Amino acid sequence: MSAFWMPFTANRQFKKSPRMFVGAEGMYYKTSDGREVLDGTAGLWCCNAGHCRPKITEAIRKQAAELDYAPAFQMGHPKAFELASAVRDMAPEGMEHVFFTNSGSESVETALKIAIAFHRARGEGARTRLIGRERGYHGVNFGGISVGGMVNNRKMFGTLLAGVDHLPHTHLPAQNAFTRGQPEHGAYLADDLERIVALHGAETIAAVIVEPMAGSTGVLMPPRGYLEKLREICTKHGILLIFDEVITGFGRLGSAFAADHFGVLPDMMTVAKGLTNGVIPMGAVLTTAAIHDAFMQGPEHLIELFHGYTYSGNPIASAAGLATLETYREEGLFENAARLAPCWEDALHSLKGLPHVIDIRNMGLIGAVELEPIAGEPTKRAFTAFLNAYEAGLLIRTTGDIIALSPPLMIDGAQIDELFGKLSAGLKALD
Ligand code: PXG
Repeated sequence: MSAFWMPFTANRQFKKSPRMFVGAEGMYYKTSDGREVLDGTAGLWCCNAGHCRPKITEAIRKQAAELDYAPAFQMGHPKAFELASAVRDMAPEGMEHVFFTNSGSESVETALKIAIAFHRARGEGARTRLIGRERGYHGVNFGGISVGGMVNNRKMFGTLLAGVDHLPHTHLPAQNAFTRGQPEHGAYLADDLERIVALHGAETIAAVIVEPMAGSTGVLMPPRGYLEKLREICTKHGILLIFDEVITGFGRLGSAFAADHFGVLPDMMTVAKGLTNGVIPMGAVLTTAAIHDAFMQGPEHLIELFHGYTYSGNPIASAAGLATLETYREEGLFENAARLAPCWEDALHSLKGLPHVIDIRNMGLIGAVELEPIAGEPTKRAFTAFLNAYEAGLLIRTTGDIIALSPPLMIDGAQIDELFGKLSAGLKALD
C-alpha cells in the first residue's frame, strides 16, 4: 500500500484501515468487503448520471477501438468538434466557444491565462490582476490556489502568483443559518469589488473569478442579488467575470448551469467533472465570441493562442462527453434534479435539531450540514460522521466540520429517504 501517495487523503489513517471500492452501478458503490454504499456525493461531485451507465461505457469501448488518440495540436478529429458544439448548445446565452482541458484545475489556469491574454490582444496589456474570493476553490495549480481562498491549500506553497486580490467570502451564519436556498443577507459583500477597483485601478484588473455557488469550501450559497452586483461592477469597469462551474455545471442545481439558474451571464465559464460524468478526465473553458474573436487576428498560418494540452479534446474523453450529454438529455436528469429539489430540501432540513448541527444549507441537489467543531480538534467530528456513514453504507464528503452532499441526479425519493436515514443515525451516534 505504501507506494501510492494518495491525494487529499489522511494517508496513514487510510492505510491502517483502507476503504476500497471495487465496483459501482447506478446509485451504489460496492466495497471490497462485499457491501453496497449509497453514493451521496456523485463520486467527487462528478458522476451526475450515476455509475457504469451503459451508453457511456459503450461509447468509450467503441472509441478506444476506432481512434484511440489524435494529436491535439494542428490536427483534429470529429468527436471533439461535435462535443464542443453540443456543450455550446447546452450553455447559457453568449457562450460560443469551447477550449478543452483535462480537469477543473486546468480549466481554471486556462481561463485566467485567456483573460490576461485577451486584454493584451486588445491593447490593454496593463490588465493583469486577478481577483478571487476568500474560501474560493479553483483547483490546485498555482493560478487556482492564488485566486482561491482555502488556507490549507495555499499556506505550504510559497508566494503564489503576484497581483492577486480577494473578495470577502459570503458565509454569514449569524444572519443566514438554516436558510433554504439563497440567503437574504450579504449582497452588499459584492460592493467590496468597488473598493478593490479603487485600490488598484480598474485598468490593472483582468478578471474576477468566483464559484457561483461555492462547493468545496463548505457549500456557500450566493446571497440574493450578490452575483447580479458582481456582474454589474465587472461590466462597469471592463473586467471579465469568470464563473467556475466545475461543480455547478451539468445539472447540479436543476438547471444546466448555475449561470442559467441565477440568470447572471459571465464572460467565461470553467467546467469539468459532469462533462464526462467523471468517467474520463476532461474539462473545458467556455468563452464569449468577443473573447475568442480578439485572438483571431493577424496572418492565418500563425497560432493564435500559445496554450493547450497533449490531451485537449482527447478522442475517448470526447466520446465519453457526447454519451454523457445524451444520457442527461434522454433520461431528463437535470429535470429530475429540479423536480426532486423540494423533497431533498425538506429531508435535509429535517436534520435540524440533531446534536451539534449548527447550520443546514441547500440548493438543487446539493446539501450541507455544518457541525459544531470539537474544541481544539477541528475537522474531527465531521470525519467521525464520515466514517459512521461509510460503515452504515453511505458515502458523504466533509470539509472542515461541514458535511457536503451531492448525489447523482438519477436519485429517487426512496434513495433520498435512505440517505438521510443513514446520515441522521450517524449524526445521533456522534459524541
Ligand atoms: N474548480 C472548482 C469549483 C472545483 O470544485 C476544481 C476547480 C478543480 O477540479 P479538478 O478536476 O482539477 O479537481 C474543483 C474541484 C470536494 C471536492 O469534496 C471538490 C473538488 C475536487 C475534489 C473534491 O469538495 N472540486
